[in-house]
Amino acid sequence: MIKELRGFEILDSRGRPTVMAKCILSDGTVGSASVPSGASTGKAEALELRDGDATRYRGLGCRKAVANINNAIRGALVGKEFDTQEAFDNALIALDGTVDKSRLGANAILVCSLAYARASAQQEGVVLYKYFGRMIGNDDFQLPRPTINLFSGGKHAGGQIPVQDLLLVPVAAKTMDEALEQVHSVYLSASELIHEKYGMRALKADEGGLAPSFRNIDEMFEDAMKAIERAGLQPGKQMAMALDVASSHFYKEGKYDLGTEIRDSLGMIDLIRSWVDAYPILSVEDGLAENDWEFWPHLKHTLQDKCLVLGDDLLCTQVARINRAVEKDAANALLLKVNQCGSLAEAAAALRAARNAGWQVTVSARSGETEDNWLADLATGWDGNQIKIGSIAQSDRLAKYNRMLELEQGDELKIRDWVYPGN
Ligand code: 2PG
Ligand code: MG
Repeated sequence: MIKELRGFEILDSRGRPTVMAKCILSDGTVGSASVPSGASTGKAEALELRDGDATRYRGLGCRKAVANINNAIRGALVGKEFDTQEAFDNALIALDGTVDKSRLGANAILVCSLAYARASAQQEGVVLYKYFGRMIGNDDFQLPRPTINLFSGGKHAGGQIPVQDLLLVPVAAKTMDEALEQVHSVYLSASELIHEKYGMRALKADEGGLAPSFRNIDEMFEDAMKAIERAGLQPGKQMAMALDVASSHFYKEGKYDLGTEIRDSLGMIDLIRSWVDAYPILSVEDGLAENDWEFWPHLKHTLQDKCLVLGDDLLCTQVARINRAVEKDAANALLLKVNQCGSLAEAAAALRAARNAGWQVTVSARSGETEDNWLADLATGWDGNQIKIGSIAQSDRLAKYNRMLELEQGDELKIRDWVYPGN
């Protein structure tokens, strides 16, 4: 039974307010959690409730969301007993009653969902990843393979280039420990290279990625290749790449504005294919914009022999959008972010929809994170093929990597292999 539920306003990795919640069960078990926040948000995401008071944190305060936890949610749930995580989440969803969670706020709802999950797992004496695994009927646990941010642009780095993230994929590493060590080595090589080439210190973007002033996108790829080689690794064989093009955020009036040129959808697909042919890219996220549905099937067919065609803004971790993409044959992988839909139960349904279609799943953090590490347990419990946390920098990112190192060494979990298309 729920004895107490409390919300707090805390700050995320960008120094912006976010929400923390504490859930206390009748036997005194306590679970707490905090929620992240995106910058390059999809239009279909559930609503993150912000105060809108321009005199405080430029309108980004979360006091309204906190008040909703302490009043409406607390009032409705304290004293109630729930048999499952889904039953708890469904009570919150019903209490909110809107399609986009705009009454109580997706941040207020999700943080309660997570705090309840922690408290319940604790009460049952189950490790959090196993508790999450049970939600989807999984009891065979492996660590997802990390895709780790090296270079950033777009909304995460002041837009010096339009592409948002170039990530490293340590494809050959046999352990999480080895994967992180290899990526760290490339990250240091890239920092040195940037210093020599651009005469700049290693300034970091929102997720800890390096953000030099590349003159164009090709330069970013070339620098990544050099950094991999300089670290003594073979591009493609040992260290591959993934991209988050995040193209919704430079899509204007039906065209892709790359700064140096403007392309239509087919032109954008050609450009991405040329990158995939020239560099060892294994996954392309949001290659087209979230509402460019017509051309996504063409994007998928153009890339699928070589890489994952991953939908982030396109799908927003929502069953209806995933089903639409399956029907249109528009993607072959889901980027799963629980705060895009606003509850664990709905995210689990999105995961099922993607798995039923035979898709791979990358479980992802947001660009604004906290030191909370539940994402590592979620990605492991939900059998994510990959996890995307950000760079190998900043404690908001390392809290999750460290949790995976703990699971590798403590629970002896193995890292998942990269599954190439056609495997
Ligand atoms: C993304 C995420 C994480 P944001 O686009 O995939 O990198 O960014 O949280 O800003 O939406
Ligand atoms: Mg994205």
